[in-house]
Amino acid sequence: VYDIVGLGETLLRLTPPKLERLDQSAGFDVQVGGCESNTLSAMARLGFSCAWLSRLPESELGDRVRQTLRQHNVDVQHVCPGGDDRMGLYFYEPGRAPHLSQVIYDRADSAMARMTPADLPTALFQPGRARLFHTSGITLGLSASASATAQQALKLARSAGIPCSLDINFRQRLWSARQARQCLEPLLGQLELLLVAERDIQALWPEAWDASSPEATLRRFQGFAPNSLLVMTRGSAGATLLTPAGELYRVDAFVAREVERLGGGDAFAAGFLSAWLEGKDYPQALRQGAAVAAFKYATPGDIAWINRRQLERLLADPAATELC
Ligand code: KDG
Repeated sequence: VYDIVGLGETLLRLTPPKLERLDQSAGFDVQVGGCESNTLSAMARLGFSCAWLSRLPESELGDRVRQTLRQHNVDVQHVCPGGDDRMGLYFYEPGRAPHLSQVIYDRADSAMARMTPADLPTALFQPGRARLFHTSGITLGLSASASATAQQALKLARSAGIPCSLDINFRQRLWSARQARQCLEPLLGQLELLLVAERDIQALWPEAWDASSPEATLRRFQGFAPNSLLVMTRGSAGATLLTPAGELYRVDAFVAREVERLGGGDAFAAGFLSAWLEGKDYPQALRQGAAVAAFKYATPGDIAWINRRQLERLLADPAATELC
């Protein structure tokens, strides 16, 4: 039994060293990043059994992604072979100020964008094979066939009685707010857990967004997903949770000496979902999400390079990432 099965694209990330600019640098640091695999990697590092579903080119570039995820203990045996199809890339140019930092995608028509519902390992979507299925709005926004694949996976998971979670993760470079909303809304009713950044509610459901009250935002947003546990992340302002029964909980963000914010939401999801799988209560699950997110902020790369010992230390002393 897998604790979690995740479906999505993972990219090679190319970053110029030492805060150099993209048009300045002679070489790149190579890392691996993808919303779902970032979450699974952190969870696997914490001891959960995680299977990643995707489609990768049969080349050394695909091997590089496989090897990295394996290194974290993510099971990649169900990844579908993508032949000569291309590896998705992204360039990340870090900067000390937001306007100096940017992401450039080079991922159109990647091996994962060409994944079809027929590529899904149906044997995994059987009762008792997984405790949770997880995907994101990125996967739904990649291409028509990736979207059909994610929708089919949600359908299969539901008919097998496997709870589903979705991280909205709206990416403006992949699709418009209108397209995203049209695709996502019919799916929201099928989810046990829905993770969403406050800025994504603002972008996609502006009528639900209330600048002065995250609680009011969530209560209004609940009209779109009445059956789901809603978790809204708010960056350095923490996170708020609303249950289908209407109970609200919140957590402050942990103090983190910030090295890199990329992957923070995925790390939060890893902490929250792992606590949920452990049967912890909502305040504890929110704290665990905040702890893993803070750890990620203090670490370079897309993945929270955490382990159990570090998580326990952080939960006992929320200021511990200051020391990282
Ligand atoms: O949340 C971090 C991700 O955005 C990053 O790892 C790359 O998955 C990615 C994407 O599609 O933007």
